[in-house]
Amino acid sequence: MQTGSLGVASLHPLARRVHHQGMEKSRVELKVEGMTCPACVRSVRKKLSGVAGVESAQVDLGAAKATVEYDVARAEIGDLIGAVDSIGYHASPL
Ligand SMILES: [Cu+2]
Repeated sequence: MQTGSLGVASLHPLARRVHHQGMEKSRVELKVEGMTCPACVRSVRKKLSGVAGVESAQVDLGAAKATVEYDVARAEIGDLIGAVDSIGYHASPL
């Protein structure tokens, strides 16, 4: 790509497009309290996976931890915590 003769104004749309193609993905680890068995793990993982913008969710019973990859343009940590809390567990940022 030749950029030498292009001004900032003409580069901007391209920068935005790249940004929207995946640069906004983020990963967060949450402490999840209240899980006691593999069914709990499945419930939490399923709930997190169903939150709009979440790309993947992994839940570890032994570590009482969830690792979530999500699109920061579509979800925020509060959405993830709220989803977990809504089914009877308690999540908090690690
Ligand atoms: Cu359980």
